[in-house]
Amino acid sequence: MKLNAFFHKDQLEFHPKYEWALGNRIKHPETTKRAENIFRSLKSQNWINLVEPTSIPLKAIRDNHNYQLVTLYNTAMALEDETTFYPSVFPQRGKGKPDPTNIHHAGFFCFDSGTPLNNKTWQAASWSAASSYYAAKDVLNGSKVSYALSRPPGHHASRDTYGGYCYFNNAAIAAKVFAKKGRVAIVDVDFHHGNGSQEIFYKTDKVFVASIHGDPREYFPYYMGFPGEQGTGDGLGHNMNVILPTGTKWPAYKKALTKTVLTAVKRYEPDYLVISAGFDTYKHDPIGRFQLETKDYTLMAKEFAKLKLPTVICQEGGYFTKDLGANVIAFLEGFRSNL
Ligand code: OKP
Ligand code: ZN
Repeated sequence: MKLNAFFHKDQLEFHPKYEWALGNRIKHPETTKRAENIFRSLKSQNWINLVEPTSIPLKAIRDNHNYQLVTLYNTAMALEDETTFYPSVFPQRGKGKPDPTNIHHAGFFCFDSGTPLNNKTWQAASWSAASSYYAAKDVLNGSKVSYALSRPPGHHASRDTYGGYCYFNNAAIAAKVFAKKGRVAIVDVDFHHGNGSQEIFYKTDKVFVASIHGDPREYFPYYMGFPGEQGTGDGLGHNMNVILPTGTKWPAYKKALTKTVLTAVKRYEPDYLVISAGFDTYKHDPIGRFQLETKDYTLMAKEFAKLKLPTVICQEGGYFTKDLGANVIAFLEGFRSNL
């Protein structure tokens, strides 16, 4: 069985330059090298079929994001080449009137200082969204599992905000495609809490969202991802956050994944699964602080495959570029060989 992997070359057109880390200007971790490394690894496997998506219908973006956010990225398209916009003013919610046609208002829509805008952001982010949209379509067309090389990543982006290197919520876009046909679970195994995915589905029982991550009191996004956040209204009981300690290795991770998260997923009885697959849980990751190894991703994927659900595997973080492709392949191989 071939596994389709979705990726568009224009996802490589966007180059974030730097971000601030405790007062130091550092090279931006979310580089095109990440996607290139994964792409090369995918290409080396004869059981993987690389597919270039066609463009995403605007409606599929708008199902998840408001028009102001879309407008802001379009405003950024008018920036000069080589000009990158980092918001320096972050108005508090409810103060002032946002104008997304004014790039200086970007801070209304942004929640951190490490997620730049330039004239290529729209292009890369919408092709990244297209990759995950068509991966979901591919699953509806009969593939048991499909992979989206969605870069830039998405799980921190909410309906009306960007941040954490994320512009459009690729996993949410795939989940919304599935939600038209049945019940959906999103499981986020990136090192960071998927605050955007949580927010988008917080009030609904149509999508169950679970995330396993480092302690938000210590790690990005800092203000969300606590176990008490369980959903609201119809969504109450349909959101789950699991915090694991710094240095967590596979045995403890596996326990949290299977005993807590996947048990809850089974209880929810979903028809479809979206995995927000971040590999910044890797032992060498420069940002994440867990201790997973390449072979652990095969074991992790095997646990997901046991659910026997039509699945989209959506790329999120992972910043140790050299081993990123190998980790992705380990995961995909673990999923495929346990179908
Ligand atoms: C995005 B994803 C480290 C600063 C970290 C933001 C991290 C965003 C992670 N010097 N800044 O979830 O992988
Ligand atoms: Zn992450």
